[in-house]
Amino acid sequence: MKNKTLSLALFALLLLPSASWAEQVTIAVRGMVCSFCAQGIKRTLMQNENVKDIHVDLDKKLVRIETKDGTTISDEALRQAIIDSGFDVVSIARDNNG
Ligand SMILES: [Cu+2]
Repeated sequence: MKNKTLSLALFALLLLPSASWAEQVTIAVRGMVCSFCAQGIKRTLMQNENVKDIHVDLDKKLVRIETKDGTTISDEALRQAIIDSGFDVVSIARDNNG
């Protein structure tokens, strides 16, 4: 039984590289004006386990997120995280690479 579980796990690992892609999500945020705003948003978003990296562009009021390989984050989850941080979402744009 254990062996079967193990080989299933190995099989799943072999499949992983083909499912290896990350997503770039750009969120336009209303009300984000300084680095404290940016920090608050970053802290909330980092709680999502699928977030790999966050870059905030304060001039353009954009939050760019890179998801971990093979994962995605729903618009709803992103919107909720921004709202929880005390800001509003203007738009969400996605860019799949790979
Ligand atoms: Cu601020």
